[in-house]
Amino acid sequence: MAVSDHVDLNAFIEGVKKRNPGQPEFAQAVTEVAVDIYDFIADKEPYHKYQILRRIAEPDRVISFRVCWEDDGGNIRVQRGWRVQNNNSIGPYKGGIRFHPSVTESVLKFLAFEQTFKNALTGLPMGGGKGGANFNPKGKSANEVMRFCQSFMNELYRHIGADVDVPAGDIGVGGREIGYMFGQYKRLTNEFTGVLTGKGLEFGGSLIRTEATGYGAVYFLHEMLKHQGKDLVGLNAVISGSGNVATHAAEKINQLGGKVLTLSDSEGYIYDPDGITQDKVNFIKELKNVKRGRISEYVKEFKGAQFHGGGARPWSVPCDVALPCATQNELNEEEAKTLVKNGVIAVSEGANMPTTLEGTHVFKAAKVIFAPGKAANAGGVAVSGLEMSQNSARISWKEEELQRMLLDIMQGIHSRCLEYGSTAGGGYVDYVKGANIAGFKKVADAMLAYGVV
Ligand code: NDP
Ligand code: 2IT
Repeated sequence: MAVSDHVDLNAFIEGVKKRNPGQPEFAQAVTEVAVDIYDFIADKEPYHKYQILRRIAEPDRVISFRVCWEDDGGNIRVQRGWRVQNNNSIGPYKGGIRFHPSVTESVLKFLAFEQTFKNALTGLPMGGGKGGANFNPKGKSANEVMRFCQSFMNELYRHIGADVDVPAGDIGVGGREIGYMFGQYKRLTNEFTGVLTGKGLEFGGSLIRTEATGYGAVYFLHEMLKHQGKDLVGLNAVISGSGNVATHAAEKINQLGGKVLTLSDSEGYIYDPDGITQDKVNFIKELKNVKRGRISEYVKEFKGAQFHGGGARPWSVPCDVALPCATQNELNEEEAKTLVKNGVIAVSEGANMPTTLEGTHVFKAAKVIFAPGKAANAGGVAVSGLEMSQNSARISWKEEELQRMLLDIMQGIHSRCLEYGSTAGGGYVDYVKGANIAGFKKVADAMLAYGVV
């Protein structure tokens, strides 16, 4: 086929939208990747001939199932659960589980698609998957959460396995939920294997898995700044979210000499002009993980801080670096313009696809250093990969070794992004393009080796 006969980019994107009606998040994620890949494969016939991008953008399978559970009032509740197994060309499917009322098939397909590239970027042998349910853990008792997790696993267990598909946590799924799900898997199968990651340290979990995503996002930010001859000392950071990723990003910013001004949840954000220092981060971890409280409670404890409610987001607070660490599409075009106007120099996405397509264009046009989630937040799944290795070998590595491996992996991802995202003459680095192409190439070359399957 002559290059001119290839389906053009617009037709490809229109095709994705047509085949996936009502799935805007999935179409958004595929569009963002396709723009860069089309450029890269323009003169590479095998990728066209074997329809590689078209195949990566069609999940291997989407499993959906009913999840029934009984609430504390004795009422029967019905939720929908999914596992999207996007691509296992370079390793078992791997990716988190999200419990949030906004979960749909579109959201999980976008996440599984992104995960495929992210996992390839880590350099570890992991394919891409994602799962979840439209269950709202907020306000539920621990027993209700346990019953939900058990019921969810009653179906999921038949689709996963240490060499098949290895889920982990994501929004609404932390150590507690992984414990309940692992316990139910073990009960159903009578097997103790590394079928989930993010487990407790007593039953096969890895040191620093909890911290890894937030730490990794800051390591990546630091690498980008270093590449420009800068560091984090004395820089002001605005962070959204107050969960696993946000609190550990805040912790690492503090450790590297920066100052954290904000954190948020879906109700609003806190602004602390004195900085959200380590003792304050510890307070928030306890508030969120043990007391299951809200970020607004911070200002009762720390009087110098303000709470901005009504679902307000923190992007109007002037800063040097911004880390969106809550959820998808939480930073739009207008907010990106505000950040640029206020002098932001770098953005590192702790969350998955938190910046809208239009927002990323604003950052790129203003030459703001911008790390996409699939590169910046890969530290979490990378340490999950290390947890899988430890489980297979039935050993536990020491914290210093794991810290070193995490830093090494984040630096490796940075180098891979530079390889494909640098512009001639050493100017602005397009990390989005770099991550997309480096991630794609590894998966694509494995797929070529397999022929048409
Ligand atoms: P958590 O459940 O620990 O925290 C989520 C945080 O984001 C909470 O503060 C939550 O506020 C806020 N949030 C969630 N949904 C919304 C929403 N629709 N609008 C506003 N705020 C919202 O999740 P994580 O920290 O684990 O995940 C955060 C992001 O990082 C997600 O995009 C996830 O996919 C990504 N990620 C997570 C990894 C991990 O290892 N955990 C790895 C890589 C990426 P509230 O409590 O009000 O809902
Ligand atoms: O988005 C992600 O990378 C995660 N939620 C972590 C996945 C994992 O398998 O550790």
